[in-house]
Amino acid sequence: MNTISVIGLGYIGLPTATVLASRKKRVVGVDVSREVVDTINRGDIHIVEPELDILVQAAVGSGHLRAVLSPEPADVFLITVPTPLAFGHRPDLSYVESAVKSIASVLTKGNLVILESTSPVGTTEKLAGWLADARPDLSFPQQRGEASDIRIAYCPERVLPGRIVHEIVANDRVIGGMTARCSQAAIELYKLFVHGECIATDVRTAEMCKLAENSFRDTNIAFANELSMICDQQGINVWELIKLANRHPRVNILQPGCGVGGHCIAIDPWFIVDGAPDLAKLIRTARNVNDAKPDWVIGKVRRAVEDLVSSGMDIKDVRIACLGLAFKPDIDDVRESPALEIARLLATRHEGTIAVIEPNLCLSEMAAEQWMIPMELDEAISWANILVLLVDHDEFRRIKPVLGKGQKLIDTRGIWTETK
Ligand code: SAJ
Repeated sequence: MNTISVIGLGYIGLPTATVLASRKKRVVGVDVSREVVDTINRGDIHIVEPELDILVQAAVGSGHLRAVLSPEPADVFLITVPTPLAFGHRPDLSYVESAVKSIASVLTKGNLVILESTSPVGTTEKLAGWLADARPDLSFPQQRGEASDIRIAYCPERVLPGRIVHEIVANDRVIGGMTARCSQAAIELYKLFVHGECIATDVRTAEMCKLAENSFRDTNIAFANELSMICDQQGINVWELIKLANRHPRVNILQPGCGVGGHCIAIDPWFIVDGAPDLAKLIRTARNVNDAKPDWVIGKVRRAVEDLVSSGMDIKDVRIACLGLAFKPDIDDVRESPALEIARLLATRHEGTIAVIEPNLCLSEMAAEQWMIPMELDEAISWANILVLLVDHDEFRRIKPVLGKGQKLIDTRGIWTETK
C-alpha cells in the first residue's frame, strides 16, 4: 500500500489524502477541476477547514501529495466524490459512476477500491458491477469471492465539518468489505492513520450505517423543531422546556433552530426514503418538518412586520437584520443553509431594508449577492426594527443586547431569549 489514489478532492478527499501523505505514503489526488488541482499543487486549499491549510502545505512541500486531473495506477483507490440529491429527492450517483469508470482502465491485479461517499444501500455492489463490465480481464469479489483480483469495500466518512482534521484520525470506522479479505485489506489502509477502532461488517450494513446515523440526528432535530413550533403557539419557552426535560436521565432533546442545513443531514435521509418509500414514514416526515422550518420563521417575521405597520410604521421603513448565514455555528459554510435561504427570501419579499451579519464570511464575499447589505453586529442591533437571530455563532452568544422600545427579536436559537 505505497501509492494511494484519492478520487475527488473536496471536504473529505483532501483531508484524507493529506493525512495519508503525512504518514509518508505516496498520495495522488485526482480531481476533475483544473483550478482545484492547481490550487493544491501550489500547497493551498480551496475549502475552509481549520488546520487543513498547514497540513496540505506540508504534504505538498514534502512531495508526498500531488494532484492530477486523471487517475494513474496505484495500490489503493479511495473514492470520495459527492452524491447529491437529484430531482424528486432521488440519489444522484453520476459522480460515483464517472469516478469508478475513470479508474477502471488503470486498475491492476491486487488493487483495493474503497468507496467513502455517502451512498444508498446497494451502491458498492453497483460499483463492483461497473468495474467488472469495464475490465473483463480482472476478477471481482462478486464473481470470485475471496480469490478475486480486486478487493472492494465501503467505508463511510463520519467527520464533522469544522473538526475534520481531528475526527478523521480519532473517529471509529465502519468497514464493509465485499468479502472478509476485502474488509481486512481496507482495515489495513485505515490503520495507517485512524486511532479509533476499525470495525468490519458487510457492505450493505456499512452503507445503511452512515445513512442511519444522519437520519437519527435529523429525526431528533425534527422533534426539537416541531416542539418549538408547538411551544411557540402555546406560550411556552421551548429552550427552558428542553433544559428541564433533559434533566430526566433518559431524555436528551436536541436544539431547535431555523432549519437543518449542510450537505449531509438534509440529504442522506432521503437515500433511505428512496430505497424504502413505503416503510420510511418517520424519516420522511422528519425531513419535511425540518424543511418546513424556514417558512415558519419567515411567517414569524411577516407577523412582526405587520405588528409594526399596524402601530403606524410605513412598511418601507421597517428594517430587518438577519444574524448569521452559515448552516451552523462558527463556520463559514453556507451550503444548504436555511439561514441564507431565510435571508434571501426575506430580501425578495420585504419592501424595507434587510441587513445581514455574518462574522465568519468576509464582507466583500457577502456583497457578491446583490441583495445583501452587510452590517457590523453593534450597528445592526441599534439599527434594526426586527432582529432575526438565525445562527448561534460565538460572536452572538457572547453578548446579551438590551432591545430598545418597539424593537422586536425573533430568536430561532434561543440564545438571547430570557429563560426563568
Ligand atoms: N442542528 C440543529 N439542532 C441541533 C443540532 C444541529 O438545528 O441540535 C442543525 C445545524 O444547525 C445544521 C444541521 O443541523 O444546520 C446539521 O449540523 P450537524 O452539526 O448536526 O451536522 P453536520 O451536517 O455538520 O455533520 C453531520 C454529522 N453527523 C452526525 O452527527 C450524525 C457528521 O458526523 C457527519 O460526518 C456529517 O454529517 C456527514 O458528512 O455526513
